[in-house]
Amino acid sequence: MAIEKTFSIIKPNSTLDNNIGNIIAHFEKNGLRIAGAKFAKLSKEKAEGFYIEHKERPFFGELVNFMTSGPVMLMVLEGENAVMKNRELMGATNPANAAEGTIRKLYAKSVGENSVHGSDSATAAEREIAYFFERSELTNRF
Ligand code: FUP
Repeated sequence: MAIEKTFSIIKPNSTLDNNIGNIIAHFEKNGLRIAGAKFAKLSKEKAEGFYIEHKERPFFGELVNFMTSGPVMLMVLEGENAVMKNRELMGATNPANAAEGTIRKLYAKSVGENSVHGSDSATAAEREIAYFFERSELTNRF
């Protein structure tokens, strides 16, 4: 398996609940390392651009409002098979369906306030990393 980079966001419900460290510990304990990180409050424009593929969905406005409601932790995670590993650690989009021990099962409030974002493919990871980070802001951890 190859070492990959993926993109992760610790969402506003998790920063509000002071779970940043718990979520990062979950990644670190499971073999992912932080290769880049920024703590930021997203503008409406930045959040809309990030979720552009959901623009026509009925929850788009609510999603953008939530993602701009408080600070977020933007991270590039690196590790073996990092894209799929991160998705496994996150759990299902709706915490009601998330497996025991996953981040969303542990920390999410609802399908909207679901604690973390993670790229769902290598192509998405590349786009999402480039949307928030300059190459010079990233390191290799392996
Ligand atoms: P995921 O890849 O698991 O983050 O899920 P999606 O790409 O399907 O959805 C992106 C975000 O849209 C979710 F994290 C939360 C929001 N969403 C809703 O608010 N309601 C829904 O029914 C589906 C998604």
